Amino acid sequence: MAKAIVQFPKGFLWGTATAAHQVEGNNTNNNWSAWEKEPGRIMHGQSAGVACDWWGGRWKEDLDRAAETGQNAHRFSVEWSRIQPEPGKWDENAIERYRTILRGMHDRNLRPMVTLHHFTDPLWLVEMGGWENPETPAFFAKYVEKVVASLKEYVTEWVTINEPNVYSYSGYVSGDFPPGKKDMGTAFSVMVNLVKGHALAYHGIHNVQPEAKVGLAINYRSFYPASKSPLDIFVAKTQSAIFNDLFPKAAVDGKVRFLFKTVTIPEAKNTQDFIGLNYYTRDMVSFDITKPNTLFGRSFYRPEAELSSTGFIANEPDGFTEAIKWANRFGYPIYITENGVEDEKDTLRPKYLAYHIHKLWHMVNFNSNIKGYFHWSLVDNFEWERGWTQRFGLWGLDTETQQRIRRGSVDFYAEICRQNGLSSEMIEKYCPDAIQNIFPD
Ligand code: IFM
Repeated sequence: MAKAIVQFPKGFLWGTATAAHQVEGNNTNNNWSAWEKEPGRIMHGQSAGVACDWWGGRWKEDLDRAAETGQNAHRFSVEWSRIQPEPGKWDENAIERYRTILRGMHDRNLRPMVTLHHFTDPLWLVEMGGWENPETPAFFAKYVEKVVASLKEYVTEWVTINEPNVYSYSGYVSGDFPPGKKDMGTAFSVMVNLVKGHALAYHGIHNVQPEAKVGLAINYRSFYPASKSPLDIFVAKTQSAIFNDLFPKAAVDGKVRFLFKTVTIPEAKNTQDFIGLNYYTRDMVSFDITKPNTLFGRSFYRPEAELSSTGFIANEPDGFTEAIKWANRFGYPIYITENGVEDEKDTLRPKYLAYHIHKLWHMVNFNSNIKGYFHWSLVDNFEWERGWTQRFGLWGLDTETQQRIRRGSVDFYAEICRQNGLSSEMIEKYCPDAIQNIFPD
């Protein structure tokens, strides 16, 4: 077998991504902490609890692990309810804590990317109607300006809102996220307010820090028609237009398009400096008259697809190529802000990683302007309505003892990061059954 290596451009960022509520622990003042107390909301009645105890200081050991295994970047989020526990009140101690964490990243040569909103809202905001309230975009922009003014010394890349598409779908259509509503009309108002919030934040950040680079992180789902039937094709296209396109397109031309409605938000025009792309999987979609909430689409995974531990993710690397081609059409630099798989036993992850990194390399060489890749995630963390049932970490976590468990993928990803590439030797070592597909004879 000939030895081969595919190489990434010099300066490529290799990191992992985390989010405040999922790793910090002891967040008690946001919508998720309240939601977790409601019976039946989270699998097995679980809650974030102390999570990975980052607020208690364990960010240090986890970031040591990241740095010692060749990573040069980390994406994390700051928690609005800590920074602004009440309207008009700023917690300078919390801000100082984030400064310390950011200094810790720089000390470890990890370039930070900071997300300003990752699914959680302060309780005071929820009491005022959350993102249904037309005043919320302005509240968000105030918080963002405060954060950016306080942390800009350490950060250039900012993600305003993580997965606004998932936030609005899960909170207002499927009802799996707080506030658990199932109402398309409300979902649409929330989407409009999220676009406004992003736009105001974008301008606010650039006022405070002109050199900042600002984007959204979109969860791109590949909706693939299950057959050649025009109905399947139509439904897959419609789902993609709303789930994938709505937010980044609104940030290009200021128009929020939802089925037959269009709302114009002039200040949202040209409010992206990069595209943040979160990619996990591809759905087969077929028309189903009984499913109005998913725009008459029924989704399933290809029967022959390899599935993650709980069946949540299918290993579909071609969908990643599609996602990057889609992102590239916007003409901005791209960061892969999340990609990964839940796999407690680490049986699928090495293969998932190899295939996805290979597709990434392919797209870099087809002139996609991709700046970096953040694997989700560094260490197992709280998976929202799925609680602790899904394990996305390179490192496992024993939630009782806070012990970290080194999975085999740690070493695989470390080799990728250190070599800034993917080689046939690595694949032979970590997932030999992928070799013929990735480096055929
Ligand atoms: O854990 C989440 C993250 O918060 C947002 N993107 C998807 C991940 C995996 O479910």
